[in-house]
Amino acid sequence: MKGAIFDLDGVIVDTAKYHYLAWKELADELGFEFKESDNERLKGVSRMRSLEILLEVGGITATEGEKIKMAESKNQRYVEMLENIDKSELLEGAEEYLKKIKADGVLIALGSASKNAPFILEKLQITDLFDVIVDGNSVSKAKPDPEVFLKGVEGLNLKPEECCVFEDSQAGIEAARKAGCGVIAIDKDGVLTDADKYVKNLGELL
Ligand code: B16
Ligand code: MG
Repeated sequence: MKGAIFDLDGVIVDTAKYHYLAWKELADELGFEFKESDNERLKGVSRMRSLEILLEVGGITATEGEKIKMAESKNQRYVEMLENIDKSELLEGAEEYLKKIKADGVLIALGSASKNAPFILEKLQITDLFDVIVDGNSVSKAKPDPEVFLKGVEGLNLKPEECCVFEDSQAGIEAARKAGCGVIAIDKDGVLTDADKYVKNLGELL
């Protein structure tokens, strides 16, 4: 492994719980119940696709303009919640593992669907550990499209087969496979398939 490409939500930090709270507030305003089990479908998915799934759950149709406003209002709430996060939100072993492989000379990239990724890395004080950041602002095609990981590989100036992707979503694993990278699944519930190795958290790799 010359390069390591990390997904953010579910691998380094559990932002899914804040996404859920912010989406739930929107569902409450729209007058339907959005359950935690429904939220599973939003993991690793882009913001607009998440909104479409949420509206599908509520049986609501909306115009493009309404959808943009809803997504903006959810993001505003989500960012307000993130204001208070710090290092204590890092998942088990994440920072230690990043530091260990960096010391071993492995190049590190972020490969996340989130447009808020740079802000989250700053809050967690781990921006400096990344050589390359590929996030929702720099990709046009969502996972399972391999674009996010191919850009990571390119940014690190390596070949796909020299890189390993760390992912917690099935769509992300599929994207990494299509990119030609190795894949380690962060699979705390034992539900993922098609990876080279499965761990509950990055700490298990130390
Ligand atoms: P934002 P990841 C993803 O992060 C989340 O898992 C997903 O739930 C979210 O909709 C997506 O980022 C977009 O996030 O609204 O902040 O741009 O797992 O790809 O790191
Ligand atoms: Mg994820």
